[in-house]
Amino acid sequence: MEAILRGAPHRRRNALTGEWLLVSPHRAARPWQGQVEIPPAEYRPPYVADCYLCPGNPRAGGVRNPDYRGTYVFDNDFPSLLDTEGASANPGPAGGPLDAEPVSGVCRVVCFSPRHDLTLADMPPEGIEAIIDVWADETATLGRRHPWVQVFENKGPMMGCSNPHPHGQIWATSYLPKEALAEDARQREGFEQYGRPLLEVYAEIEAASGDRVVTANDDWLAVVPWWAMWPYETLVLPRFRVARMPELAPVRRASLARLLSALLRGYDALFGVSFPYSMGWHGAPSGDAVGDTEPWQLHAHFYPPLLRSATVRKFMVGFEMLAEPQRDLTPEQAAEILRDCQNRIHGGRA
Ligand code: H2U
Ligand code: ZN
Repeated sequence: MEAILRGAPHRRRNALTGEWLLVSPHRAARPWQGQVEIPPAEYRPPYVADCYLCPGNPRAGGVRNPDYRGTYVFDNDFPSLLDTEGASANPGPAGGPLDAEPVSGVCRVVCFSPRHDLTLADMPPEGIEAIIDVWADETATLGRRHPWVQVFENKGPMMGCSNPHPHGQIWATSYLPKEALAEDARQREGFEQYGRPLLEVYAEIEAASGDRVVTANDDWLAVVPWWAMWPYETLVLPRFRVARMPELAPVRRASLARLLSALLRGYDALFGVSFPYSMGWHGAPSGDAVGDTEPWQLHAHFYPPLLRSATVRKFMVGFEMLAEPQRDLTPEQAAEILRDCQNRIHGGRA
């Protein structure tokens, strides 16, 4: 099996979702004729008069942002979900080929900093800690009325982010979305099987092997997961039990901020560019209807699209769309490359 994992086509199973992935390590040596140049970093001013996220500026719809100095959270002016009652008296799906169900929810926007020119990777860990506090507080508040609170960041135009001002979003929904449902089911199965959280078992395996570890400290681990779909995908895991972000003690928030800072600076070093990604947090669902939280471990996914350079991305097309995801570079190779970036910037420990 060892030799197959390194050099021959095989499939790996995503323990969190149950989905399979095709890995084709033998293809990594094929010739590449695409683009490779690195575009020069563009200058960005710290304040932009027509940015709708900069302090003091007007937003669409006429509200003016306060002159905020740290983080700033507001209700999305173009929310994808509406905070209607009614969906709580949800009649449920009707069944049949034209199935549908009513939903409700809340969409928030989180400005990470008043500075238009920064990214999380440019901020000191204390700045990231303040953002973790906001994520935790919003998760607690929105979780009182919603079973799922999705904290996420889309970074870079390649990911469809409309504004470089550092920001993320939070969507709270009246239902468990598909990823949440899959992770909930797999973690409950895992708890039955191991008598403890699946991701606790997994984090121990990764820490012991080290093959897929990108960076770590005493509290947290960043790995290219065994089942990574995207070339440089990572999973951030706690090395202690915690089901949801609001339950994180201040010291764990501080160590998480250090780990995220290291991970993101390493990402930026990989192709010499402010690294695009979608990232987000998954924690135990909230509310009465969702069962106990014991099987759950809080974790974050980073899904970066880049494959080979600042401009060459991985496309999820063809076989990926019609059959199942596929990758050439193995998760172990990707982890080694990302570890090298970590070593170059700070000697590896977060
Ligand atoms: P993204 O660039 O990550 O998509 O996020 C920007 C969000 O900000 C987007 O969801 C919202 C958009 O609806 N927005 C406002 O709430 N107010 C505005 O004035 C412009 C954009
Ligand atoms: Zn701005």
